[in-house]
Amino acid sequence: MVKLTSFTTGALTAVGLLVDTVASAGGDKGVPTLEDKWGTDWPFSGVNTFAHLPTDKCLIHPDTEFDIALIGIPFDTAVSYRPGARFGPRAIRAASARQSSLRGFNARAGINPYQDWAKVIDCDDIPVTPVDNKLALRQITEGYNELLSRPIHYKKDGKPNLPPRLITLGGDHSIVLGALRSLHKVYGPITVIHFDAHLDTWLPSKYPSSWESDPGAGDFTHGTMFWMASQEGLLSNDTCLHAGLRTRLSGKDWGDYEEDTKQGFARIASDDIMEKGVKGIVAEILERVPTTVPVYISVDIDVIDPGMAPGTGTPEAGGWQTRELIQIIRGLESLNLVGADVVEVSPAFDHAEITALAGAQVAYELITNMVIKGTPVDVLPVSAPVHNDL
Ligand SMILES: [Mn+2]
Repeated sequence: MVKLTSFTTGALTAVGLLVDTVASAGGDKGVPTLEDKWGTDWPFSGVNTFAHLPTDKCLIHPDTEFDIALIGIPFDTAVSYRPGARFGPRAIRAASARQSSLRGFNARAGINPYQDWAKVIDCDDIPVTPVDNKLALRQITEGYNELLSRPIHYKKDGKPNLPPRLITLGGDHSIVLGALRSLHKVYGPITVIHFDAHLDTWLPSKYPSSWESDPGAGDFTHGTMFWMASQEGLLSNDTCLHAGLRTRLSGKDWGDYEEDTKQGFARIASDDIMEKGVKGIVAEILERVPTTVPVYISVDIDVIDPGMAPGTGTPEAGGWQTRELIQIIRGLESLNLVGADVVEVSPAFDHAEITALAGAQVAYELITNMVIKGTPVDVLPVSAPVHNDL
């Protein structure tokens, strides 16, 4: 049986029923209940879920309600350099062990996202094939569709039931395409705020193995998925942006940037932080992204300098500090965040969980942003719930 928290107190095994009933009755008389005695974990105890949150294999239990869920997508066969991000979700979960509802108050934000209006759970993983990327993309998309079609836990009389929000733990970056296909069906064009050292809007022809005789076969990679999303009309064409860029470009001109601009992205370079500072970066993002549009924040952990995030697939020297990234995310809490991810954590290249710890912290900050903005009933667009399309 799944670990219980304040959200679920009634799920009992047949054997446990009598004991729990007695203990609960005892609790009324001042005797500790089983929940009182055993209901909280030390950071190092318990089955490993994100932040010790309650977990369920949500994909096969349609009655499980939640407002915000972590969902792992352990997929890494679309990488162009180091593989290994399929182990990212379990590494991030392990590194989140010192987070919990008990000690979850975010002092930077002034709330505990695990003890607020939202029911936050860990929905386990979408099992994705490592041997057929076409099928994998379908599995990612259908898994995301399934979870997005679930009713939220938070209820308000007379208000429509809105879709829950998901924070994906990758996996390589290509998984975002499935999420965007799914989110687009609910919200229309999505504004992506993309934290990354790289553009990920690359034309497939810019990769070595692109063969003209087999068009489309190699298009889907962790560096082309935003190009694909753009081709499919999933992105807002005047509000998306990259932040933290320091990639080398193809050839000997600005062609990659020009292509990127065509796809609707603005660019903030990693180096910009030296002149503009964190506040300047935040201001630049908020100037471009209105608070009313549906926003997806995608965090490739390689946006952080390899000195602080070595465990990733395509490291680039000269990145932001973890502290700076956290502060920038904190500065975006006014935005209407409908989904997010932390991707490209590849634990085989990590040391002492540095990268996974950063990933877990970033996920916590993203959850905080979703909670602090308010209930979806209050903040999401009225046009949002079109579950039947999924
Ligand atoms: Mn990326």
